[in-house]
Amino acid sequence: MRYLFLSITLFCQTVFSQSQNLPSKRQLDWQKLSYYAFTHFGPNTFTDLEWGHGTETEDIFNPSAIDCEQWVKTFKAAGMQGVIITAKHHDGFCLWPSKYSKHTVRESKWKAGKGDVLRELSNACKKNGMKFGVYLSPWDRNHPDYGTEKYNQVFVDMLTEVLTNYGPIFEVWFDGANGEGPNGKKQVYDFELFNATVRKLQPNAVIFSDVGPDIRWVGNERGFAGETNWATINNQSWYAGKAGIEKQLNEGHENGFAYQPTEIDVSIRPGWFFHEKENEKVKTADQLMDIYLKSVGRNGNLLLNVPPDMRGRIHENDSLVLINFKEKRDEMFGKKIKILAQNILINGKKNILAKALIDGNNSTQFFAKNKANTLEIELNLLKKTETKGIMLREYLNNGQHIKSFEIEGFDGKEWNQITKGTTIGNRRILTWKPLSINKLRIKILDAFDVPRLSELEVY
Ligand code: FUL
Repeated sequence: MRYLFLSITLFCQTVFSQSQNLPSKRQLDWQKLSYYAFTHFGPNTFTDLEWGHGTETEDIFNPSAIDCEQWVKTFKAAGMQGVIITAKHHDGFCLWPSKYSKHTVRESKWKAGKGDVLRELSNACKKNGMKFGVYLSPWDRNHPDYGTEKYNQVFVDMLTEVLTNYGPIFEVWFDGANGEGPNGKKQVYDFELFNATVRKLQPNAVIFSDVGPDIRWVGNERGFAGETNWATINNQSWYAGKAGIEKQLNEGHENGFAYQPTEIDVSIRPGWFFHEKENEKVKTADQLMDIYLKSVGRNGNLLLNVPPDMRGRIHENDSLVLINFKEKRDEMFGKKIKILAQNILINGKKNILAKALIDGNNSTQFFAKNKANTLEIELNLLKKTETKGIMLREYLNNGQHIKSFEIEGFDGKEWNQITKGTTIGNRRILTWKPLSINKLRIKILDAFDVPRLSELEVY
């Protein structure tokens, strides 16, 4: 019996360590998403600061016409799939009436202390079929226990409230910033305990931090992932807040130790919080399109910050840009070129299994039986057709494998290279100036294991 137990344990350990660099079910589910909102809201919205001091009076938080449903409807109309709110930023102010703090909505004038932003926003999300996620900063410039061993438990208690009272949470976003608290001390964060709390209370939620465990920071706040971007990374000895690892976070490592795809967080405005003076500095739809191609189009999910204003509404300027950006995406990706399975050649031959590439389902895969690390897919467009881009998706259940590929077009006379790339991952989108061609060829030139694709789309 003891031996049986021992071998089961050993077996589990082996399977666990082998599967570190393969995606979990929760990561695969998260990779079905692509684009959702970040929303920074709190005392800073009213004090015009980015980092509140934690000493601001609670009354400062007083949105005059809060309407979380307006946020959610705006985000939904913009094609976003959910929203993550700053439940608690560095100033320690809780957007819900936490029992473990005296710096919360309850102490404010807003709704005579009876308000709860998390309640209003989570309800609006439920009503509109949008996902709801929370950002929590362990750094707390207000809490008297910050900087003592006790604080880690305070943070867990707060987390517990947030994760148990507002229904399903799709993502928990831990900010790695670690500064001083009111007593001038820094805190040693117990991330193991924080993560275990999330796993226990919301087992389907992905956990974000600089170093995962489920999804990682992309190493910058300007909105781009590396042109080469591996979901896998060798980060065994790293910790949240570590300096000097930005480039590696941006690109990952081929066949790295842990599977931790990137999430690209960037703000639609210069700051994370609303500032009146930035109303004319909202990014343009063209800038957002560029960000989209460099985030969603480079094996990441885009977390676009759109901060509510002092009324507690999404400002008109931001809404307008979000809708223009949606129209631009529809124009680019809305008109897929129809490809029939019978017009696909794999390594020069017809292959009935190739239909998995165009069935609109990224849970089905195509890989060549020859187990080679190269692959050629030729699409016959039947007549001269104007093309302007492509999306390729790897089948990731077996891991991310592809290292280099190129796209060629046949203009009726000869084949020419249109574009090329390195990694693919969840989604690789490449665009080009409109080009009329009869055939298009995708050449996987190198992969460290069998290349497997789940989907392709030509625009
Ligand atoms: C950073 C914070 O310091 C910023 O205020 C912002 O919340 C950004 C998303 O994360 O670490």
